Amino acid sequence: MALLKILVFPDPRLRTLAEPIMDFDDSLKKLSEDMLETMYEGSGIGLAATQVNVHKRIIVVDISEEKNSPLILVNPTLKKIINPEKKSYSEGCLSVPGFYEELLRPSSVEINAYDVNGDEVNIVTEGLLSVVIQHEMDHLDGKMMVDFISNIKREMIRKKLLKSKA
Ligand code: GNR
Ligand code: NI
Repeated sequence: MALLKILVFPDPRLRTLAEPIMDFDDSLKKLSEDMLETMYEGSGIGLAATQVNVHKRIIVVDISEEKNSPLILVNPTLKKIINPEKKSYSEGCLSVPGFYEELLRPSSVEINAYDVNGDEVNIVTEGLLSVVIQHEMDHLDGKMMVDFISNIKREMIRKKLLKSKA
């Protein structure tokens, strides 16, 4: 296992469109394990490969209190909006450290994806899991939570994060 470096906004590499995964091989399993380790180390509940500068379509999520229920989704796609009613959640992002924003998203969605072995999975989600999966899928398309807030707030965050850069 290995800790990966997390890119921080406004790093332009966070805007890369991730490529579909074709090979369900050992390197994919290693990447998913390294991503989980990196997510847990950062006290995150989700992580997209984009955030660790790997531009492939894989996300990891664990919303459990005990941090013992990892979910690995490869090539995830939105299959259906089950409930389009928008719900507000205070979202954080490991690539926007220290900032939280209330965002609106469809409250329930069905996701199609593959596990690390290449077996197809379909998940109907609601609540926090639905929010986090939608947040992670945005990363794979180079989209971030700061894109949903006002220009003035985004600019303030951009300046603060550039200043705090080591
Ligand atoms: O750790 C995280 N918490 C979180 C809280 C509310 C909505 C989304 C998230 S995802 C975030 C980790 C992260 O940056 N994933 O990309
Ligand atoms: Ni994020």
